[in-house]
Amino acid sequence: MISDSSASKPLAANETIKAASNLLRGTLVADLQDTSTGAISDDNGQLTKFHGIYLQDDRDLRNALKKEGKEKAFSFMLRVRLPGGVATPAQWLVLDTLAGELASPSLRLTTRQTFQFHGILKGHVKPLIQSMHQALLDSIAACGDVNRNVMAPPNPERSAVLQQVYNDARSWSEFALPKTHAYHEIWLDDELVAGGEQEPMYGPTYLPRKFKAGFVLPPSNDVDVFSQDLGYIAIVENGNLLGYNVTVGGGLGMSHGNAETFPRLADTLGFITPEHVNVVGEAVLTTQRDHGDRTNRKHARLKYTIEDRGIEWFKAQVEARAGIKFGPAHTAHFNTIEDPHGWHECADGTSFYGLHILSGRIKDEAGWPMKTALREIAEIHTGDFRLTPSQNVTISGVTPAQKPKIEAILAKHGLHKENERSRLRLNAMSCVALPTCGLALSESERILPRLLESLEPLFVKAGVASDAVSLRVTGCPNGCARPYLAEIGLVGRAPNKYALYLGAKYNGERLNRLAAPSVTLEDAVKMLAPIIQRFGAERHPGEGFGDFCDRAVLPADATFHSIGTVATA
Ligand code: SRM
Ligand code: SF4
Repeated sequence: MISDSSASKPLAANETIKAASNLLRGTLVADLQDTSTGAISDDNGQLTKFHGIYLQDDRDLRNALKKEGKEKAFSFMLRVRLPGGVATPAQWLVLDTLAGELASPSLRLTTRQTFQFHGILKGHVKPLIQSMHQALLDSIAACGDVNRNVMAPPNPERSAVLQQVYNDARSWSEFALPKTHAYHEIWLDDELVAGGEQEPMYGPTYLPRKFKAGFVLPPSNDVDVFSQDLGYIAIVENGNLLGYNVTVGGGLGMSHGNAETFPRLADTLGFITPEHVNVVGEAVLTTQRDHGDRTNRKHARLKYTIEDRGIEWFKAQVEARAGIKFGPAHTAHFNTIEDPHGWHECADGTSFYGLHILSGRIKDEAGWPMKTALREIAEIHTGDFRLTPSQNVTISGVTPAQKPKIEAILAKHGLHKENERSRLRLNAMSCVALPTCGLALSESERILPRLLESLEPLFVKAGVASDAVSLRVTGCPNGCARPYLAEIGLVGRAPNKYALYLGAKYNGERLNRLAAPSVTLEDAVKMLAPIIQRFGAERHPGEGFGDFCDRAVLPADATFHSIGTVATA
């Protein structure tokens, strides 16, 4: 069913592609066999997203290839499905090897706790997926108009409550998987299922848009729960999980110059007990399936459905579909988004080590052999790896006997010093952007080191270097590093032009506001210098940088608003 307000408008093109795709098959098998091009058709390109795969091209090479009259340097990005970001050492080793043999060769940890490969040539996608399958990994529903990789607290303290929350997240992830057999047929050569298949929860056209869910355990808001379409805030009393406050309608993406698009924090529906996680999730998802705007993909996320129809209407829909009544939400306090770094002891006698990885990029470079070090650790590790929503990793479940061995590997490669960097750096995030992201308007990951080198001395000079401050950069307003929840957010709008946002709450409970619509990175640093200095001198006891900017720097009428039209890169 289409939302009433949009019933008279034509459907978005993707709706027709999905409807005609025979449950996400399209003509992909034939397209993959065409060796005359490194690309696939536009329609099939929309369908591969549901299988976790994107067609991209190397944008650094675009102009030169165009001049030479050659095809773009096409390759594919693949995103692994990894609920809660947990991977075994054996899986790590497989991914590491595949990156070297069939992809870029770096691995990228994402802001939703999973791995991405870049630079996979067309003929390599299938062998890569088949090898991942041997390691019990897949990329089903990692992208596309479906429930994406489900986030869960990565903190590996191994408490019973954390395990329960992780289990609930995993259960929702499995429950919300598409039922089509297309992925297995196309990539794993399983037998063709001729008809008879159904998508009982999604229907043949899946959701109007992507859908993201996250579970969080206060006081850490590491998963940025208020940015999720569907959030579960664990409520714990005397060490027991009572249930969850359910949140809906968060989302960050917007478009420059289009005031009808905006980041939005989620609303709270109320409290449920754990056995209702899936039934409530299904009710939220099917309400969005039936009422989300399928005519306009820029207005199709759940946040707009709720914004247009109101949270009370939405709650009534969910209660009716789930056959439950929400209880009053419990109080939940968040105080941080930061990953635990370094060694920590767990109640079960094991330890974990939180390792900072700038922008989640796992590669080997002079003085920074991250890929080799982590491979060596995976070769001896008997616990697991947990990817964090801040693009870091924790080496978890380390036995006392193994701890010195892992310490020695980190020390041998100089990576034990990685966690001693400024807290600005430890909290910084950037999206991938250039050269692989087709939507990037400016650099992000590649300029983060330079930006940090400019900002870090300012915090030292102001005497606040030990403060945890969140800095997030993206190459466009889609918001993949959640920049609108950063105390300092830089959002690309053209080559070396960024919108500067300030004043989010460090714990992810308040969006930031526009401080400057279009500045170069150099000008952004110049603008920030006196603000950071004032922060050191004038802040209230315990006041964070975001709160200070919100109170003392931003004009009272500085609202979160979209900014003027910009040139594309
Ligand atoms: Fe994202 C599109 C990368 C998390 C909002 N995102 C993309 C694409 C696939 C570009 C494209 O459509 O062609 C990027 C691929 C770049 C590349 O070369 O790898 C991309 N997004 C990423 C990742 C890898 C960023 C990172 O550096 O880690 C993150 C992968 C997460 C994952 O594992 O699933 C990533 N993207 C996010 C987040 C953060 C989150 O989910 O917590 C957001 C904001 C939250 C939200 O969804 O509202 C986000 N990505 C978008 C949007 C805007 C959606 C919207 O509602 O407007 C797009 C564009 C779109 O969907 O049309 C997008
Ligand atoms: Fe690409 Fe924009 Fe996402 Fe960065 S924020 S990865 S530039 S879509």
